[in-house]
Amino acid sequence: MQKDKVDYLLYLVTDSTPAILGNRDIGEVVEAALKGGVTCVQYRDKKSDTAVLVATAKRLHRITSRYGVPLLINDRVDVALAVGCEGVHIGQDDMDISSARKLLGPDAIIGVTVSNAEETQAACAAGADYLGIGTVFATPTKENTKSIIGVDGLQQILLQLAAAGSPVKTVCIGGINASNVSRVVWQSAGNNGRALDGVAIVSAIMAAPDPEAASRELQRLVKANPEFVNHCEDLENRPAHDLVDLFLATVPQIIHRVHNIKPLSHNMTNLVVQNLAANVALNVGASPIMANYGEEAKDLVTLGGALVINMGTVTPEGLENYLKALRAYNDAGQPVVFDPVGAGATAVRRAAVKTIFGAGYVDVLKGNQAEILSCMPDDGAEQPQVQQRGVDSGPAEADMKKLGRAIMQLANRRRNIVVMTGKTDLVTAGRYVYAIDNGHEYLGMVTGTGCCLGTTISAMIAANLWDKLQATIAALLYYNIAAELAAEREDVKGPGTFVPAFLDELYNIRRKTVDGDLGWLERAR
Ligand code: 3NM
Ligand code: MG
Repeated sequence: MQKDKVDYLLYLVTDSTPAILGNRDIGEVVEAALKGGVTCVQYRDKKSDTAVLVATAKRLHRITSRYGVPLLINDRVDVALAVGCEGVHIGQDDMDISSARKLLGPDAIIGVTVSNAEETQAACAAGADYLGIGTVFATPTKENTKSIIGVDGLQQILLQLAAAGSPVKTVCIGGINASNVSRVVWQSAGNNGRALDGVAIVSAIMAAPDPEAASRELQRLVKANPEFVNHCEDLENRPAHDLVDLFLATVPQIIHRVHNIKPLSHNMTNLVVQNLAANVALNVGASPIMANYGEEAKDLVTLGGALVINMGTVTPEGLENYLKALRAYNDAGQPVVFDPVGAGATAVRRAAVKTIFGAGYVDVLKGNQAEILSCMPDDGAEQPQVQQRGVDSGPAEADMKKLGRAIMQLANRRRNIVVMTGKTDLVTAGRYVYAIDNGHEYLGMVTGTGCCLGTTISAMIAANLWDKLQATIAALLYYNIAAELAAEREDVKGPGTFVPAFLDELYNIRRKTVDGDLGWLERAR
């Protein structure tokens, strides 16, 4: 078997422990998995005596050979030599790569576990054929994992390999299963990174009641785009000089559509803004539900709306609820807006951000400067620094170019839309940055107006799934112009009287738009 022809797409790692294999025969489980489409097998047995290892590996090698699939032995170079199989997989605490290479020769496949930049660099330099990158997610299958790197960590290593132009193959490992495999593969590639060659899986196949069916499904999912990826119209594919006009033309259309279909805006938001968010949703024409219990999401998602996760009053229980709802919306391909309120303020909130990004896909990330900058992947790159105190905006970084670059990088990494609010709001889907100067200072002088922008975006994207950027820009213009119109009213004397007038103007703009009166949009700049 030529090692450069090896297909790493669905890489099975065996496990002989009763918790996973049960009382089944390892050869039968592996053969079922091969029938289902496993393309590479690693025999991993940390407990058995050498005689058992050699005998089992010989049996497995006869089986994998019939399917034209390579067999690799975990850790034990001697067993691989005794069996004459295709290679080994070695961890950071096992024999070094050069020694293994000397013993096995140039044609053997040698894979190495890596979890950070140094290990990756060293493994490539020593001539590894492929890397097992992990641990992606915490997994009961391997308890002594050194570090959980998440999709962010995985992506960092892929970016490193792309930058180095390395030919090494890659799989990821740790907690990969049918519910996350498509997302992990899609998200880790980023917009301009490099894609994984495959995924390594233990329990989702070895412990499955039907390993053949499980493998077949995983084989399908590893090649599929996740449900939330909508490849439909994309205004940014048009010539850049027409973009502003094109975006402006869609604003009334989207407001009109929200008015007609009344999309559900499912808010898991903080206690401070629940009432105002529900009122904003109603007046932009959406149907609000303030449902913080994650269990409800699986029913609500069938109504075709969007989810807002606003972690303004995060608690451990609340976080669990967010994750449940996030999963439900991702699985259904319905959009999620994430508002990382106060993300830069405490360690708990920074950890919550990491957990949420690890657990699912967020279509739109919306926050103020400090919040968004706290969501940057932590990869040592220099970022504009803003220390946050409360949940208000904190000191402003005035360098718009720098901020624009930061959010573009973030959007490209997460493959989503990023909105950074401020005196000028910045929006990007990774290609261009749009700056919106509309708005009024009263928006920053009452609580909840930032949170309610998330609600407005959710309504707009639920009504415009095929171009979420269009919808996000429409929401920003609508919202900020309503604030201007409210602030200029004679009955508005300050922030207190501003709030009800703002609700009025959200309503008025919608009514006017539906009636074909688009004068208000001339304020867009
Ligand atoms: N190696 P499951 S994680 C064997 O991070 C192994 O190097 C890991 O099991 C690493 O697919 C792991 O059941 C176990 O989560 C993966
Ligand atoms: Mg090992």
